[in-house]
Amino acid sequence: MGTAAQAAASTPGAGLTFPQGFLWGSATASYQIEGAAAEDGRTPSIWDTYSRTPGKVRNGDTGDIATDHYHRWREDVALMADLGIGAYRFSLAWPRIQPTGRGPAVQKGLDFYRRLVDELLEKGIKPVATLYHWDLPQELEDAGGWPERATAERFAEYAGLAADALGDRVKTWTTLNEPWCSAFLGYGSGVHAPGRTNPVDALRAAHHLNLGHGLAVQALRAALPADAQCSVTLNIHHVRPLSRTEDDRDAVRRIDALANRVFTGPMLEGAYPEDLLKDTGTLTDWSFVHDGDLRQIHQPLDFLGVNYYTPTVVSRADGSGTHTSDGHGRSAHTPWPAADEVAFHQPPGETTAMGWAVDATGLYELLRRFGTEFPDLPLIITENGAAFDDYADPEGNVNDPARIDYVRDHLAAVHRAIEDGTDVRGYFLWSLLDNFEWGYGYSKRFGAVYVDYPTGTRIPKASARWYSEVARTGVVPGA
Ligand code: IFM
Repeated sequence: MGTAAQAAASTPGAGLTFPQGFLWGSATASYQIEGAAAEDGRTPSIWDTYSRTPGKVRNGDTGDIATDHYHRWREDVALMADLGIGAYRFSLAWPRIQPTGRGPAVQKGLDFYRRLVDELLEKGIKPVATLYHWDLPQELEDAGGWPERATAERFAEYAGLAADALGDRVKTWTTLNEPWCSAFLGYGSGVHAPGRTNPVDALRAAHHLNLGHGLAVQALRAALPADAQCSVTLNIHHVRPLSRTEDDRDAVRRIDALANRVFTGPMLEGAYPEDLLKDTGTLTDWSFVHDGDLRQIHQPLDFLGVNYYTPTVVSRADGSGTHTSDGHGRSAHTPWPAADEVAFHQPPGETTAMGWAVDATGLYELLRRFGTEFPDLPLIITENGAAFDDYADPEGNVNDPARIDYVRDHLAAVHRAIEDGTDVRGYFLWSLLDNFEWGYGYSKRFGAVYVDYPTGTRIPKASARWYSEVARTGVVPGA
């Protein structure tokens, strides 16, 4: 991997040239694509339970079959190879490897990932494994889930099993994907599994996810060769004030603490932010943070994974009926503990099929912020992309010019951040395939490759062909 200081050339009219060695990838997650929910020893995760609960997921969709990747993995790797994609970020299904969340690993579960990784390596595609993309074994939720400390300990054991089995093949590891969603959507607003709605549980979950991360990094390092890379992926919220007033700037501070610094504080700096502890002090005294926890959590990382889709605009709520949706689904419960006086606003302009504002400057500003605050920590965009209402035309083609525009603009923002001195080492397009979009089921299509769900047929969209050219040349045309 190069450094951010390496030239990222921009010659007018010639497109944007990224540094040599920049990683061009695509990403997926186990529950969203695998299917085979009850095969080879896999037992239910919290998402199986949640999606089978009436009213939780649009159209009653579940991940039972999903894109059937568990059976079509070879075809999917071939697709990536045809597209010239250099790296593949996927997640391991904990309930496939260690079904009850305890005890020895299931051979067939490990074999699935071994075969997948071998095929990737054979095709020259770098495997990037995420340990946890939200599919907690249901038995661990029944024992209390992430609000309980024991779940962090179980997670570290699972990390060790995974590293022992795959560490000879996989050199790049991520502990958690978007722990904010696991904690605050899973235990706060309840729009994600397990669907609990208790603000203190959400804060407890955040701490135990942090602890699980720190313990898992140590378990990975103990099992992996010295050149392996360990990281975490955060969905950093780029929070902007609605106005320049002090009240609105304070709303930004409050949401930044609950969205971002609740994780970056302990993981990257070894402490929870004082203002977070104060803001939430009416709910909890944080006595679930034990002596020594912060030392366990604060582990050196090789890079930080950043997921970015859209900015977040906030103000101080003035009771005048301001729009309060924050783009993560409707719930009577807030995902933001102790932040009732903050209102969320839909930014103006174009949106994706998720209703999320299209704004690449948010990505640029976020990269600059993290590059400045943590100059020694390389960044990788582990997810970026957009859902649109794609369809196959009578000739069987899927034309998605809006996705090409979205990705081009966001890559231009990444390029500008690199030119300005930020150490960004790679970009993973979310997602390789259309897939199960959590509470939205199959109604939202994020893929570069269209999936015809009734038949499982894959059709690379126009954006896949466009991205293929970018990945092969390292040049973003027309930006
Ligand atoms: O599909 C999700 C993914 O699982 C996590 N990051 C955001 C994506 C789009 O909502």
